[in-house]
Amino acid sequence: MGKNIVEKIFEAHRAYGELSAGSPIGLKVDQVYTQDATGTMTWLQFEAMGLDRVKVPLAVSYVDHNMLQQNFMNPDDHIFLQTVAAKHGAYFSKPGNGICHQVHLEQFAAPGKIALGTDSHTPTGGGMGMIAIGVGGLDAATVMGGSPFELTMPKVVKINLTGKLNRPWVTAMDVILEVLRRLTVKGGVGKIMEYGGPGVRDLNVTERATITNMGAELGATTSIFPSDKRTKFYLTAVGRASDWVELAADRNARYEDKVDIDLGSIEPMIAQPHSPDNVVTVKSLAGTKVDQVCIGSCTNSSYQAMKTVASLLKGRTVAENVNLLINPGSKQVYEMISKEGLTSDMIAAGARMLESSCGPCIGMGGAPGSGQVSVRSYNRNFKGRSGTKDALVYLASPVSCAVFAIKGGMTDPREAGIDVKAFKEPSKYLINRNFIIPPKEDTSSVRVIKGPNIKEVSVKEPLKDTIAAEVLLTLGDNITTDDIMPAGSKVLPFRSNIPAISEFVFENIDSTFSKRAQEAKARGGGILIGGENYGQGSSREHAAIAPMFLGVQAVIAKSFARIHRSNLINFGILPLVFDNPEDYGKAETGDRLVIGNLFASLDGWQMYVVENATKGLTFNAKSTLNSREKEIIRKGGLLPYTREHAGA
Ligand code: MIC
Ligand code: SF4
Repeated sequence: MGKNIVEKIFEAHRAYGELSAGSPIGLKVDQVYTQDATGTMTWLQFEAMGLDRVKVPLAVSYVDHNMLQQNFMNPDDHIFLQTVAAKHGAYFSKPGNGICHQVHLEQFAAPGKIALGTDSHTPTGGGMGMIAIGVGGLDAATVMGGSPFELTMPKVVKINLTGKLNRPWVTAMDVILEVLRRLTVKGGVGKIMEYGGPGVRDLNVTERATITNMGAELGATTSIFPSDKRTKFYLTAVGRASDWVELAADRNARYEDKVDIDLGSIEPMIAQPHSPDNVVTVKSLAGTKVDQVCIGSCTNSSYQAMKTVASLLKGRTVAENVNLLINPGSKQVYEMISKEGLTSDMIAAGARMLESSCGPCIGMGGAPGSGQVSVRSYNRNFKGRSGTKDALVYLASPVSCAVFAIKGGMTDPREAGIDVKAFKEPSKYLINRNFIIPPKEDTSSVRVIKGPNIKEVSVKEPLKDTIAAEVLLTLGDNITTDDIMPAGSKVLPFRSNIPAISEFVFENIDSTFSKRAQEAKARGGGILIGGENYGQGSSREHAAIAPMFLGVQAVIAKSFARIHRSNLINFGILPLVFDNPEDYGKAETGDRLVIGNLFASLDGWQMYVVENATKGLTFNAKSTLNSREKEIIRKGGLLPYTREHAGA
């Protein structure tokens, strides 16, 4: 039987387990990278393991999220991340070097390899033909400590591409928006999307990376493209031809499912507030007013994206009613467009140039005004994520964004009466690695510097046989980690300080949550009730650590998003699923729930009787933990589990 690309890479990296969908599999990992907002915890956890040096072939510590330096906190984190990387043999990418995913694609991603990143958009590397998976910080730390990475073998779905994009008006962003329209934010849960078919040849590596990047919004474990001549061309252009290997699915490869997409039939698309799958054609929204446009982020920051935007803006002026912000994703791209005078074209048109960082995408500045419409070439438009609760955020391609900025409102770019030259992929990129500090052999003189805001990692107690706790909040479907643990310039600096960040849990949904949870902690703690796809979105483990710190013992939901489920387990919070989803209404905020016989249930069928003591009724909930996960839950989380297994 022929193999698909995922099977080929997994087989070459298999440490244990079977490659059959649904069973646990351990993989040897080639590369691990962290970013600053999740990285401080990751590296503190790595330090807690007591190892001298990372045990993976390549580790990189990036700084790209927490870039506003309003006080000592973010810069203190940066110096910690620099010194801790130096101490333990990791590369360090300095602030200003760019967004981790864009820089990693340019500098390190290689076909056939496996990479983990402490950020949900790590699948960007899939555009290069690598398996790149977003994980929580503690998972990354244990892999850097030498453990294989364990995951439940996902189903592999083929996305079969035919035809060619109608360039320049239709872009890779429109392709992934169309995929999201069809499959929704839960369409990829438990799956890897493997792209194939003759249409693949039409897309270059950075276009493929846009698609795999935003594949995260499908809830997919990752997405991957083959490695072919176009991959070789890009790798040669970025000075890494020797990293190229060919990678293709066998002709008779098997897939669990197939989705057909004709690139030629795709139109300019746009995601409406407040979900990346709320997608319609741009045409259908023509005439909608626009107040702010943001171009960049890890989704659309390639040289191609920036050059196209610059040519659209050249000789024109941003409309009177629009603010245009541009954050090129990497220093490499920024340097190239500046050298070629393209930055001048942007500035002349009225663009506000930001540094190479996440910026407005995570509410680190650039928030829209009250009730304003912001159109962004980014990947997430969850309510409040921009920093403004009542802003209306849309997601569209950089081309559509630039056209909207000029026209002052939404217009189908094909009908805007603007002309732009066809893009030719550069055969040589500007190579300047001066902001990537390589690891040193002798690290004995390195002193790790920790500012006063960097606090030790909290650890939960081992599981008890009974959870008797209060329902703190009942939530609907598709609750995001931004809902659970908001980001933005006010909260992000506390990523290294769990007691402080815990005060913001669910702040945008219920500002009394943190106080109520703390009170309930003394009475046995709290339970959260969720709908489908609970915890979708980012990889931030703070959405588990902070609730754990506040005494949350279990989450009972209809279903969970992959990374968040792992993060809950890693911090000892029991993820339970309603046996009958219709029982969802049987537990309301304020009810007291008792879940007894936990050890017997864990060891048996993993079915739990939940008694609602307030309402005098019961219902069943189940867990789907594998043997390692059961052990982690018993110990109170992955850190105590790892310590015990290391004999510490
Ligand atoms: C995001 O896009 O939501 C983030 C901020 O990059 C997160 C990581 C984080 O919360 O630090 C992600 O995508 O995982
Ligand atoms: Fe940064 Fe936004 Fe990409 Fe997250 S999605 S890594 S915040 S640019």
